[in-house]
Parts: sequence; C-alpha cells; structure tokens
Amino acid sequence: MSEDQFEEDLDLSSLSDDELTEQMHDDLYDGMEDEIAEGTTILLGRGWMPDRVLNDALVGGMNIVGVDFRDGILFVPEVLMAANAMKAGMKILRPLLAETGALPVGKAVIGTVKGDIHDIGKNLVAMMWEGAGFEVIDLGINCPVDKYLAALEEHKPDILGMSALLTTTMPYMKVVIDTMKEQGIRDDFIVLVGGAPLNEEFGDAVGADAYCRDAAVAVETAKKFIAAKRAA
Ligand code: B1M
Repeated sequence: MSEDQFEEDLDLSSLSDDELTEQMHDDLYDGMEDEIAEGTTILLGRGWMPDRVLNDALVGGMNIVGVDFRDGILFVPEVLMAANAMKAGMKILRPLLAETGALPVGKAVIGTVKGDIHDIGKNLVAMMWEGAGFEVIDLGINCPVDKYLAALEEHKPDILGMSALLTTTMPYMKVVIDTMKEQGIRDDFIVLVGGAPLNEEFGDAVGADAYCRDAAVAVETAKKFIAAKRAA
C-alpha cells in the first residue's frame, strides 16, 4: 500500500491519545488541514481540555515545524501550509479557549510599515506566533504610526512587531519608536522588528528590543522576552 493510500485509510479515531497526538504532529508538518480539524475534534470529544489540545497536539507540532524551518529543512511554502493547518485547529479551539478563560502565552500586534505592501513574511510571523500560543492582532500592510499607536492603546499587547521589505520604508520603524518615546510609552512594550533588508545593527539603531531574522527566530525571541518580562 502506498503511503498516500495509508494516509487516506487511516482512521484517526482508532488511535490512542498518544498515537493521535503524534499523528497530528505529522499532519501539521505535512500541512493537512482536514486531518488537523478532525484530530482536534476527536481529542475534544475524548474530554481533553482545549488548552491541552492546543499545547500538546498543535503547539507541540508547530514547534517541530519551527525548528526545521530554522535549520533550513523546511521552506516558506511548507511552513505556510503547516500554519494554515494549525489555523484549522485553532478555528475550533478559539471559542472554547475564550470560554474557559485560558490565557494566551502573550499578546502581539504586528503590521508592515507605512509605504510598504509586502506581507508574506509578516503573515508568516503572525501565523507562527499564533502557532506558539500567542494572541495576534494583525494590522495588515502600509501602517502609519497612528495605526500602530491606536492598536497599542486598544489591545495593550506585550509585543509590537513591525515588518519592512524595502530599504526606503525600513526607516519608518524609527518614526514609530521615536513617537512611542515622545509619548512615554516605549518601555511599556517589547518592540521586535524584521524584514529582509534589516539586520541586528539596524534594529539597535532604531531602538527596537530585537531584530528577528526569520519567523522561527521571531517565535524564540518573543518567548524569551515574554519570559523575562514575566520574571521581572
Ligand atoms: Co517586492 N521587492 N516590490 N514585491 N518583493 C523585494 C523586497 C525586492 C528585494 C525585490 C528585488 O528588487 N530584488 C525589492 C526591494 C529592493 C530594496 O528595497 N532595496 C522589491 C521592490 C523594489 C518592490 C517594488 C518597489 C517593485 C515596484 O513596484 N517597482 C514594489 C513595492 C511596493 C510597496 O511595497 N510599496 C514591490 C511589490 C511586490 C509585490 C506586490 C509584487 C510582491 C509582494 C506580495 C506580498 O507581499 N503580498 C513582492 C514580492 C513578492 C517581493 C519578493 C520577491 C519576495 C518577498 C517575500 O515575500 N519573501 C522580494 C525579493 C526577495 O525578498 N527575494 C521583493 C518571502 C518572505 C517569507 O520573506 O518577507 O523576508 P520575508 O520575511 C521573512 C523575514 O524577513 C522575517 O521573517 C519572514 C519569514 O521568515 N520577517 C520578520 C519579515 N517581517 C518580519 C517581522 C518581524 C519579524 C520577522 O516582526 C517581529
């Protein structure tokens, strides 16, 4: 029997909890949305709490995806597919998590800066953050400083993320951070920046807390800063 045929015939509900969790990690890795939705529903039907499904089956699987993306084993298209599969599970869990009051790992606002319409990398970061258990408010593209500030005021996130893909738009990050300083709110937020033309030196120069080379690093960095914030 071919592997595809095996996958088609596999009855997820016949698996034990451990086997199903393991299978869901594989299905996330392979970007299989329907199977992730089905596995999520089965685990909930067996009495698993939504946050356990999220952490053990989904976030656990996305961690593997993140590590392989960082190590150059997986590439952008595969990670986007995995993130979409994750979304299929999250769609089922989100209202239940809200009901049970389970706290997200942290909250992040992210947007591509004014003048810039590139959003593939930003979307990937947003999806990977969601995959890691963060609540993410995505402001989209071409964000002026007022839009960022209004979102900080409204959502009170832990993290502000900014993306820029053009050498002409990346200086706008400094406009946002300088305005935050003027308003005395800079230190209320962890500011993370990313995008192909940036580097660590640029991140330091504009006054960000960190530059993130890619989406996997954005997850690691966000978790590190949140842990430090909570510890303080
Ligand atoms: Co444009 N574009 N583009 N483009 N485009 C680039 C960026 C360019 C390098 C191509 C080139 O000339 N070689 C060049 C910029 C040159 C420069 O600034 N020096 C360029 C240009 C010039 C332009 C236009 C000006 C072209 C024109 O109209 N004459 C125009 C600009 C429009 C505007 O923004 N105002 C333009 C338009 C477009 C399209 C609309 C056609 C399309 C965008 C579609 C979309 O995003 N929905 C597009 C594309 C696709 C690209 C390239 C080919 C690919 C970008 C991409 O999606 N990469 C790009 C060339 C390239 O990079 N090879 C190019 C994949 C993505 C996953 O990677 O975005 O780097 P990336 O994200 C990574 C990391 O950078 C990081 O994590 C991500 C995932 O690992 N990251 C973050 C990103 N944001 C983060 C935020 C964080 C953390 C990490 O916050 C915490």
